Amino acid sequence: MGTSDARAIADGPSGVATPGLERADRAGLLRHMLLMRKAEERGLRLYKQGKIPGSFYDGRGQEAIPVGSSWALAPEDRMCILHRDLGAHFVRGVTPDRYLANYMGRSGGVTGGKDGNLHFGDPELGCVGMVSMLPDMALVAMGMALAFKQRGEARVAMTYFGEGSTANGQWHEAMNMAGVQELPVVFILENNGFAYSTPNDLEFAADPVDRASGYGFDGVHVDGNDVEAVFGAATEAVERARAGGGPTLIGCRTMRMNGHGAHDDHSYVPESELEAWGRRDPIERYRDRLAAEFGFSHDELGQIAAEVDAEIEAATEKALASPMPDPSLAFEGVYATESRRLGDGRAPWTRWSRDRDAERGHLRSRNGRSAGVTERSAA
Ligand SMILES: Cc1ncc(C[n+]2csc(CCOP(=O)(O)OP(=O)(O)O)c2C)c(N)n1
Repeated sequence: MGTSDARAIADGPSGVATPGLERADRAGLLRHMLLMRKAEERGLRLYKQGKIPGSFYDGRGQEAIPVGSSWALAPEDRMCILHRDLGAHFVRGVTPDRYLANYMGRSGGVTGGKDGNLHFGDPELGCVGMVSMLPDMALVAMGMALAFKQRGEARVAMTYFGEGSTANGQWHEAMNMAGVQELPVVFILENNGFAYSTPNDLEFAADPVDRASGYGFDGVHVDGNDVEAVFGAATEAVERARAGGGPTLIGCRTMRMNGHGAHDDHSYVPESELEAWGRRDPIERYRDRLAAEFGFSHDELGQIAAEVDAEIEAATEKALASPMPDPSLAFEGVYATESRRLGDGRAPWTRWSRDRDAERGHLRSRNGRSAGVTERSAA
Protein backbone atom coordinates (compact mmCIF):
# COMPACT_ATOMS: atom_id res chain seq x y z
CA MET A 1 0.00 0.00 0.00
CA GLY A 2 1.29 3.47 -0.88
CA THR A 3 1.60 6.15 1.73
CA SER A 4 -1.37 8.15 0.52
CA ASP A 5 -3.53 5.04 0.74
CA ALA A 6 -2.30 4.32 4.23
CA ARG A 7 -4.67 6.86 5.67
CA ALA A 8 -7.63 5.57 3.69
CA ILE A 9 -10.40 4.30 5.84
CA ALA A 10 -10.96 0.68 4.90
CA ASP A 11 -8.06 -1.66 5.35
CA GLY A 12 -8.41 -5.40 5.31
CA PRO A 13 -11.57 -7.42 5.47
CA SER A 14 -14.44 -6.18 7.61
CA GLY A 15 -17.95 -7.40 8.33
CA VAL A 16 -16.52 -10.91 8.62
CA ALA A 17 -18.74 -13.29 10.61
CA THR A 18 -16.22 -15.13 12.68
CA PRO A 19 -16.55 -18.85 13.31
CA GLY A 20 -16.13 -19.89 16.94
CA LEU A 21 -17.97 -16.94 18.41
CA GLU A 22 -21.13 -17.70 20.31
CA ARG A 23 -23.80 -15.44 21.72
CA ALA A 24 -22.06 -15.04 25.08
CA ASP A 25 -18.84 -14.04 23.32
CA ARG A 26 -20.63 -11.44 21.28
CA ALA A 27 -22.27 -9.95 24.36
CA GLY A 28 -18.87 -10.07 26.06
CA LEU A 29 -17.09 -8.31 23.22
CA LEU A 30 -19.63 -5.49 23.26
CA ARG A 31 -19.55 -5.29 27.06
CA HIS A 32 -15.76 -5.03 27.22
CA MET A 33 -15.59 -2.38 24.48
CA LEU A 34 -18.22 -0.39 26.38
CA LEU A 35 -16.33 -0.89 29.64
CA MET A 36 -13.21 0.57 28.06
CA ARG A 37 -15.10 3.51 26.55
CA LYS A 38 -17.01 4.33 29.73
CA ALA A 39 -14.05 3.86 32.07
CA GLU A 40 -11.96 6.20 29.93
CA GLU A 41 -14.74 8.77 29.67
CA ARG A 42 -15.02 8.68 33.46
CA GLY A 43 -11.26 8.97 33.83
CA LEU A 44 -11.19 12.00 31.55
CA ARG A 45 -13.82 13.68 33.72
CA LEU A 46 -11.81 12.92 36.86
CA TYR A 47 -8.78 14.43 35.13
CA LYS A 48 -10.71 17.60 34.28
CA GLN A 49 -11.96 17.76 37.87
CA GLY A 50 -8.34 17.79 39.02
CA LYS A 51 -8.58 14.37 40.65
CA ILE A 52 -6.09 12.78 38.27
CA PRO A 53 -2.70 14.51 38.17
CA GLY A 54 -0.35 14.68 35.19
CA SER A 55 -2.11 13.72 32.00
CA PHE A 56 -4.55 11.11 30.84
CA TYR A 57 -4.34 8.74 27.87
CA ASP A 58 -7.23 7.05 26.17
CA GLY A 59 -7.99 4.83 23.22
CA ARG A 60 -11.35 6.20 22.09
CA GLY A 61 -12.21 4.68 18.72
CA GLN A 62 -9.66 1.86 19.11
CA GLU A 63 -11.63 -0.38 21.49
CA ALA A 64 -12.14 -3.19 18.97
CA ILE A 65 -8.41 -3.89 18.76
CA PRO A 66 -7.47 -4.70 22.37
CA VAL A 67 -10.82 -6.38 23.08
CA GLY A 68 -11.04 -8.48 19.91
CA SER A 69 -7.40 -9.58 20.03
CA SER A 70 -7.16 -10.44 23.73
CA TRP A 71 -10.39 -12.43 23.42
CA ALA A 72 -8.44 -14.94 21.33
CA LEU A 73 -6.02 -15.78 24.16
CA ALA A 74 -6.15 -18.42 26.88
CA PRO A 75 -5.36 -17.69 30.54
CA GLU A 76 -1.91 -19.26 30.30
CA ASP A 77 -0.90 -16.83 27.54
CA ARG A 78 0.86 -13.53 28.28
CA MET A 79 0.23 -9.97 27.21
CA CYS A 80 2.36 -6.85 26.88
CA ILE A 81 -0.28 -4.11 26.82
CA LEU A 82 0.27 -0.48 25.85
CA HIS A 83 -1.24 2.92 26.59
CA ARG A 84 -4.29 2.66 24.31
CA ASP A 85 -5.25 -0.93 25.11
CA LEU A 86 -7.20 -0.72 28.34
CA GLY A 87 -9.79 -3.17 26.96
CA ALA A 88 -7.17 -5.94 26.99
CA HIS A 89 -6.55 -5.36 30.72
CA PHE A 90 -10.30 -5.61 31.29
CA VAL A 91 -10.59 -8.79 29.24
CA ARG A 92 -7.82 -10.31 31.36
CA GLY A 93 -9.72 -9.41 34.54
CA VAL A 94 -8.42 -6.03 35.74
CA THR A 95 -11.43 -4.23 37.21
CA PRO A 96 -12.35 -0.59 36.39
CA ASP A 97 -11.97 0.53 40.02
CA ARG A 98 -8.34 -0.65 40.07
CA TYR A 99 -7.72 1.22 36.81
CA LEU A 100 -9.29 4.48 38.01
CA ALA A 101 -7.60 4.24 41.41
CA ASN A 102 -4.28 3.73 39.64
CA TYR A 103 -4.65 6.95 37.67
CA MET A 104 -5.45 8.77 40.92
CA GLY A 105 -2.36 7.33 42.60
CA ARG A 106 -4.49 5.55 45.22
CA SER A 107 -3.60 2.44 47.17
CA GLY A 108 -6.41 0.50 45.46
CA GLY A 109 -4.75 0.93 42.06
CA VAL A 110 -3.00 -1.92 40.27
CA THR A 111 0.40 -0.56 41.35
CA GLY A 112 -0.86 0.37 44.82
CA GLY A 113 -0.15 4.06 44.24
CA LYS A 114 3.39 3.71 42.90
CA ASP A 115 2.41 4.84 39.42
CA GLY A 116 -0.32 7.28 38.50
CA ASN A 117 -0.70 6.25 34.93
CA LEU A 118 -1.06 3.26 32.64
CA HIS A 119 2.30 1.71 33.39
CA PHE A 120 0.82 -1.23 35.15
CA GLY A 121 0.55 -4.94 34.73
CA ASP A 122 -0.89 -7.70 36.86
CA PRO A 123 1.26 -10.82 36.56
CA GLU A 124 -1.47 -12.92 38.11
CA LEU A 125 -3.69 -12.04 35.17
CA GLY A 126 -0.92 -12.63 32.65
CA CYS A 127 -0.29 -8.92 31.97
CA VAL A 128 3.30 -7.67 32.04
CA GLY A 129 3.88 -4.17 33.42
CA MET A 130 4.26 -1.60 30.67
CA VAL A 131 7.66 -0.38 29.51
CA SER A 132 7.18 3.22 28.37
CA MET A 133 10.08 3.33 25.94
CA LEU A 134 8.57 2.48 22.58
CA PRO A 135 8.47 -0.21 21.30
CA ASP A 136 10.34 -2.13 23.99
CA MET A 137 7.30 -4.20 24.95
CA ALA A 138 7.74 -5.91 21.57
CA LEU A 139 11.13 -7.13 22.76
CA VAL A 140 9.70 -8.28 26.08
CA ALA A 141 6.96 -10.24 24.31
CA MET A 142 9.51 -11.72 21.93
CA GLY A 143 11.66 -12.75 24.92
CA MET A 144 8.74 -14.37 26.67
CA ALA A 145 7.87 -16.27 23.51
CA LEU A 146 11.48 -17.45 23.32
CA ALA A 147 11.19 -18.76 26.89
CA PHE A 148 7.91 -20.56 26.08
CA LYS A 149 9.53 -22.21 23.10
CA GLN A 150 12.68 -23.23 24.97
CA ARG A 151 10.60 -24.73 27.78
CA GLY A 152 8.32 -26.57 25.36
CA GLU A 153 5.19 -24.80 26.60
CA ALA A 154 2.23 -24.31 24.26
CA ARG A 155 1.80 -20.68 25.28
CA VAL A 156 1.60 -17.49 23.26
CA ALA A 157 2.75 -13.91 23.90
CA MET A 158 0.82 -11.02 22.39
CA THR A 159 1.84 -7.38 22.25
CA TYR A 160 0.72 -4.04 20.82
CA PHE A 161 2.44 -1.02 19.33
CA GLY A 162 1.49 2.05 17.34
CA GLU A 163 2.77 2.56 13.83
CA GLY A 164 5.10 5.30 15.13
CA SER A 165 6.94 2.63 17.11
CA THR A 166 7.81 0.73 13.97
CA ALA A 167 10.40 3.39 13.06
CA ASN A 168 12.51 2.51 16.08
CA GLY A 169 15.36 0.01 15.67
CA GLN A 170 14.22 -2.06 18.64
CA TRP A 171 11.09 -2.94 16.70
CA HIS A 172 13.17 -4.43 13.90
CA GLU A 173 15.24 -6.45 16.37
CA ALA A 174 12.10 -7.91 17.95
CA MET A 175 10.62 -8.78 14.55
CA ASN A 176 13.86 -10.24 13.26
CA MET A 177 14.51 -12.49 16.25
CA ALA A 178 10.87 -13.63 16.32
CA GLY A 179 11.13 -14.58 12.64
CA VAL A 180 14.50 -16.31 12.89
CA GLN A 181 13.45 -18.35 15.91
CA GLU A 182 9.85 -18.88 14.72
CA LEU A 183 8.55 -17.75 18.08
CA PRO A 184 4.97 -18.01 19.36
CA VAL A 185 4.33 -14.28 19.43
CA VAL A 186 1.53 -12.18 17.94
CA PHE A 187 2.38 -8.56 17.13
CA ILE A 188 -0.59 -6.21 16.95
CA LEU A 189 0.10 -2.98 15.10
CA GLU A 190 -2.44 -0.25 15.83
CA ASN A 191 -2.21 2.19 12.98
CA ASN A 192 -4.25 5.15 14.21
CA GLY A 193 -2.99 7.51 11.51
CA PHE A 194 -0.67 9.57 13.70
CA ALA A 195 2.42 9.11 15.84
CA TYR A 196 1.58 11.91 18.23
CA SER A 197 1.09 14.67 15.61
CA THR A 198 3.04 13.07 12.74
CA PRO A 199 0.75 11.68 10.01
CA ASN A 200 1.36 8.36 8.28
CA ASP A 201 2.70 9.92 5.10
CA LEU A 202 5.55 11.50 7.04
CA GLU A 203 6.16 8.32 9.06
CA PHE A 204 6.94 5.64 6.50
CA ALA A 205 7.34 5.03 2.78
CA ALA A 206 5.99 1.48 2.89
CA ASP A 207 3.27 0.15 5.15
CA PRO A 208 4.90 -1.55 8.18
CA VAL A 209 2.62 -4.60 7.78
CA ASP A 210 4.26 -5.29 4.44
CA ARG A 211 7.63 -5.55 6.18
CA ALA A 212 6.64 -8.80 7.90
CA SER A 213 7.56 -10.87 4.84
CA GLY A 214 11.07 -9.44 5.09
CA TYR A 215 11.33 -11.07 8.50
CA GLY A 216 9.98 -14.36 7.21
CA PHE A 217 6.44 -14.40 8.51
CA ASP A 218 2.93 -13.25 7.65
CA GLY A 219 1.60 -9.72 7.93
CA VAL A 220 -2.16 -9.30 7.64
CA HIS A 221 -4.31 -6.21 7.30
CA VAL A 222 -7.47 -5.97 9.38
CA ASP A 223 -10.19 -3.37 9.76
CA GLY A 224 -9.32 -2.26 13.28
CA ASN A 225 -12.81 -0.89 13.88
CA ASP A 226 -14.41 -4.32 13.40
CA VAL A 227 -14.09 -6.34 16.59
CA GLU A 228 -14.96 -9.68 14.99
CA ALA A 229 -12.47 -9.17 12.17
CA VAL A 230 -9.78 -8.44 14.76
CA PHE A 231 -10.81 -11.48 16.79
CA GLY A 232 -10.73 -13.68 13.68
CA ALA A 233 -7.25 -12.57 12.65
CA ALA A 234 -5.96 -12.89 16.22
CA THR A 235 -7.44 -16.37 16.61
CA GLU A 236 -5.72 -17.57 13.46
CA ALA A 237 -2.43 -16.04 14.56
CA VAL A 238 -2.68 -17.47 18.08
CA GLU A 239 -3.54 -20.94 16.79
CA ARG A 240 -0.62 -20.82 14.37
CA ALA A 241 1.77 -19.66 17.10
CA ARG A 242 0.57 -22.30 19.55
CA ALA A 243 1.01 -25.02 16.95
CA GLY A 244 4.64 -24.01 16.36
CA GLY A 245 3.97 -21.99 13.19
CA GLY A 246 5.76 -18.85 14.41
CA PRO A 247 4.81 -15.18 14.64
CA THR A 248 2.25 -13.02 12.85
CA LEU A 249 2.04 -9.27 12.46
CA ILE A 250 -1.57 -8.07 12.44
CA GLY A 251 -1.96 -4.52 11.17
CA CYS A 252 -5.17 -2.91 12.41
CA ARG A 253 -6.22 0.32 10.70
CA THR A 254 -8.08 2.69 13.01
CA MET A 255 -8.16 6.33 14.12
CA ARG A 256 -7.23 7.96 17.38
CA MET A 257 -10.40 9.96 18.08
CA ASN A 258 -8.91 12.05 20.90
CA GLY A 259 -5.54 13.71 21.33
CA HIS A 260 -2.37 11.85 22.16
CA GLY A 261 -3.16 12.64 25.80
CA ALA A 262 -5.68 14.90 27.54
CA HIS A 263 -3.21 17.78 27.19
CA ASP A 264 -3.25 17.56 23.38
CA ASP A 265 -6.02 19.42 21.52
CA HIS A 266 -5.72 17.18 18.44
CA SER A 267 -5.95 20.21 16.14
CA TYR A 268 -3.56 18.64 13.62
CA VAL A 269 -6.23 16.09 12.56
CA PRO A 270 -8.61 17.35 9.85
CA GLU A 271 -12.23 17.53 11.06
CA SER A 272 -13.43 15.70 7.96
CA GLU A 273 -11.23 12.73 8.82
CA LEU A 274 -12.59 12.53 12.34
CA GLU A 275 -16.16 12.79 11.06
CA ALA A 276 -15.60 9.96 8.60
CA TRP A 277 -14.08 7.74 11.28
CA GLY A 278 -16.82 8.72 13.73
CA ARG A 279 -19.30 7.10 11.37
CA ARG A 280 -17.30 3.89 11.74
CA ASP A 281 -17.27 3.89 15.52
CA PRO A 282 -16.44 0.30 16.54
CA ILE A 283 -19.00 0.17 19.34
CA GLU A 284 -21.90 1.67 17.37
CA ARG A 285 -21.13 -0.55 14.42
CA TYR A 286 -21.02 -3.68 16.53
CA ARG A 287 -24.22 -2.81 18.35
CA ASP A 288 -26.00 -2.38 15.00
CA ARG A 289 -24.58 -5.62 13.77
CA LEU A 290 -25.60 -7.57 16.88
CA ALA A 291 -29.17 -6.37 16.32
CA ALA A 292 -29.27 -6.86 12.56
CA GLU A 293 -27.34 -10.12 12.18
CA PHE A 294 -27.27 -11.92 15.50
CA GLY A 295 -30.76 -11.39 16.92
CA PHE A 296 -29.88 -9.18 19.90
CA SER A 297 -32.95 -7.23 21.01
CA HIS A 298 -33.05 -3.55 21.83
CA ASP A 299 -33.69 -4.47 25.49
CA GLU A 300 -30.72 -6.83 25.67
CA LEU A 301 -28.36 -4.27 24.22
CA GLY A 302 -29.76 -1.60 26.54
CA GLN A 303 -29.25 -3.88 29.51
CA ILE A 304 -25.59 -4.46 28.67
CA ALA A 305 -25.05 -0.69 28.46
CA ALA A 306 -26.92 -0.09 31.73
CA GLU A 307 -24.87 -2.75 33.52
CA VAL A 308 -21.66 -1.19 32.27
CA ASP A 309 -22.78 2.29 33.40
CA ALA A 310 -23.62 0.95 36.86
CA GLU A 311 -20.28 -0.87 37.04
CA ILE A 312 -18.36 2.28 36.15
CA GLU A 313 -20.26 4.40 38.67
CA ALA A 314 -19.59 1.85 41.43
CA ALA A 315 -15.95 1.63 40.34
CA THR A 316 -15.57 5.41 40.49
CA GLU A 317 -16.95 5.55 44.02
CA LYS A 318 -14.70 2.71 45.11
CA ALA A 319 -11.63 4.31 43.54
CA LEU A 320 -12.40 7.71 45.11
CA ALA A 321 -12.85 6.04 48.50
CA SER A 322 -9.51 4.27 48.21
CA PRO A 323 -6.93 5.90 50.51
CA MET A 324 -3.69 7.41 49.33
CA PRO A 325 -0.81 4.95 49.77
CA ASP A 326 1.10 4.67 53.01
CA PRO A 327 4.46 6.44 52.33
CA SER A 328 6.31 3.84 54.38
CA LEU A 329 5.47 1.27 51.66
CA ALA A 330 7.08 3.33 48.90
CA PHE A 331 9.99 0.93 48.46
CA GLU A 332 8.01 -2.27 48.80
CA GLY A 333 7.45 -4.31 45.68
CA VAL A 334 9.60 -1.99 43.59
CA TYR A 335 12.34 -4.55 42.99
CA ALA A 336 11.85 -8.28 42.53
CA THR A 337 13.13 -9.91 45.68
CA GLU A 338 12.10 -13.46 44.96
CA SER A 339 11.68 -15.41 41.80
CA ARG A 340 8.18 -16.74 41.44
CA ARG A 341 7.79 -20.12 39.79
CA LEU A 342 5.87 -19.29 36.66
CA GLY A 343 8.11 -21.37 34.42
CA ASP A 344 6.05 -24.52 34.17
CA GLY A 345 2.91 -22.64 33.23
CA ARG A 346 1.49 -22.97 36.74
CA ALA A 347 0.99 -19.26 37.21
CA PRO A 348 -1.50 -18.29 39.90
CA TRP A 349 -4.41 -17.44 37.65
CA THR A 350 -6.85 -17.75 40.50
CA ARG A 351 -8.02 -14.17 39.98
CA TRP A 352 -9.06 -14.83 36.40
CA SER A 353 -12.67 -13.72 36.68
CA ARG A 354 -15.25 -16.47 36.92
CA ASP A 355 -17.57 -14.57 34.59
CA ARG A 356 -14.88 -14.50 31.98
CA ASP A 357 -14.31 -18.20 32.50
CA ALA A 358 -17.96 -18.92 31.87
CA GLU A 359 -18.00 -16.69 28.83
CA ARG A 360 -14.91 -18.28 27.40
CA GLY A 361 -15.54 -21.89 28.43
CA HIS A 362 -16.60 -23.03 25.00
CA LEU A 363 -13.60 -21.37 23.36
CA ARG A 364 -11.23 -23.35 25.50
CA SER A 365 -13.07 -26.61 25.02
CA ARG A 366 -13.05 -25.89 21.29
CA ASN A 367 -9.27 -25.71 21.54
CA GLY A 368 -9.21 -28.93 23.55
CA ARG A 369 -7.41 -27.27 26.45
CA SER A 370 -10.21 -27.16 28.97
CA ALA A 371 -8.78 -29.69 31.43
CA GLY A 372 -5.30 -28.20 31.53
CA VAL A 373 -6.54 -24.72 32.15
CA THR A 374 -8.85 -25.75 34.98
CA GLU A 375 -6.06 -27.64 36.64
CA ARG A 376 -3.71 -24.67 36.30
CA SER A 377 -6.29 -22.23 37.61
CA ALA A 378 -6.33 -24.15 40.83
CA ALA A 379 -2.52 -24.25 41.07
C1 LIG B 1 11.52 5.85 22.59
C2 LIG B 1 10.33 6.77 22.90
N1 LIG B 1 10.25 8.00 22.33
C3 LIG B 1 9.22 8.82 22.61
C4 LIG B 1 8.25 8.43 23.49
C5 LIG B 1 7.10 9.39 23.82
N2 LIG B 1 5.86 8.91 23.19
C6 LIG B 1 4.93 8.18 23.86
S1 LIG B 1 3.64 7.69 22.88
C7 LIG B 1 4.30 8.49 21.53
C8 LIG B 1 3.60 8.46 20.19
C9 LIG B 1 3.78 7.13 19.57
O1 LIG B 1 3.02 7.01 18.40
P1 LIG B 1 2.49 5.60 17.97
O2 LIG B 1 3.54 4.55 18.14
O3 LIG B 1 1.93 5.76 16.59
O4 LIG B 1 1.34 5.25 19.03
P2 LIG B 1 0.02 6.06 19.40
O5 LIG B 1 0.36 6.90 20.61
O6 LIG B 1 -0.38 6.85 18.20
O7 LIG B 1 -1.03 5.05 19.74
C10 LIG B 1 5.50 9.11 21.86
C11 LIG B 1 6.31 9.90 20.90
C12 LIG B 1 8.36 7.15 24.07
N3 LIG B 1 7.45 6.68 24.93
N4 LIG B 1 9.39 6.33 23.76
